[in-house]
Amino acid sequence: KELIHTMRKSVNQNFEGFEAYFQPIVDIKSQKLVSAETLLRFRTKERMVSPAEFIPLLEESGLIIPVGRFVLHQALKACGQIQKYIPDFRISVNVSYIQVLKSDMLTEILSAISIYKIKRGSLIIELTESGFLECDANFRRFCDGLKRSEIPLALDDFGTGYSNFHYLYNLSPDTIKIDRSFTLKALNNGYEYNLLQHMVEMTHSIDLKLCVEGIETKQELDKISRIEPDYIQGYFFGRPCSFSIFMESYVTEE
Ligand code: G
Ligand code: G
Ligand code: MN
Ligand code: NA
Repeated sequence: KELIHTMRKSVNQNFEGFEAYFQPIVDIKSQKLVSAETLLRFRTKERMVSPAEFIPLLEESGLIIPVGRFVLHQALKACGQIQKYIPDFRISVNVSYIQVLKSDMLTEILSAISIYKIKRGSLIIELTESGFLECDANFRRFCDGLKRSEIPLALDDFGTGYSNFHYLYNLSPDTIKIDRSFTLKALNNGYEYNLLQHMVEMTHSIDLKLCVEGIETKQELDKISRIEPDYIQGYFFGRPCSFSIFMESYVTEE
């Protein structure tokens, strides 16, 4: 609980210690960079804290509201910069159920988009696994609002406990992201590999895109490429990194 105190102080000191990192997402056909996932980092004077540790604390303390706004603004600002080099570039931002429940996320998103003057379709909202409830009225309103505003929705962590078929027809996302744990299974077992292949066919038949997460080697890329998903995210193309490293490594060097 000391960490909550540290983070609260940080929020009041202009988010010192928080930083938005970016991980490249590549189109499998063109092998080109098309987007990035924004991933929050927090560093205290002593150490780098893992998101698995601090995200739940941000959520239970309510600090996820101001910090989530910080992330959204950093992400849109970065997107605007990158679009000077890659005009169709898109940025994805993780949003948890708590953020939707405790604040007017849609209004916040629309106002942030207008500040940075990017197209609405340039922002992708990734719904993370932390226990969203499709039956909640606020949550439905949020997802419907995104649709009406033409802001794409990605269903994160597909293939894990919370994120399943049920959400696919209730939330009608634009993209599903296959969790790394499922990718690992597909790389190692014929059954899961077949299942993934059929998931690709199924998503394409209903006009969705599929992103496979967690590809670390060329060998893994080749194997997954054969089932023709749309996008790949993983250490093979790049780890999450700061904005300046991202620009140097993937954008201005192109
Ligand atoms: O890098 P990795 O360890 O960054 O991220 C772990 C998890 O933390 C992600 O899967 C995601 O669910 C969560 N996460 C990372 N950044 C954010 C963020 O900005 N907002 C929310 N709500 N979750 C995030
Ligand atoms: O939001 P989500 O749970 O999808 O967050 C992605 C998480 O997966 C982040 O913590 C990110 O650092 C991690 N990640 C992304 N690509 C890879 C990869 O190729 N290997 C491993 N081990 N982790 C990855
Ligand atoms: Mn994600
Ligand atoms: Na995931």
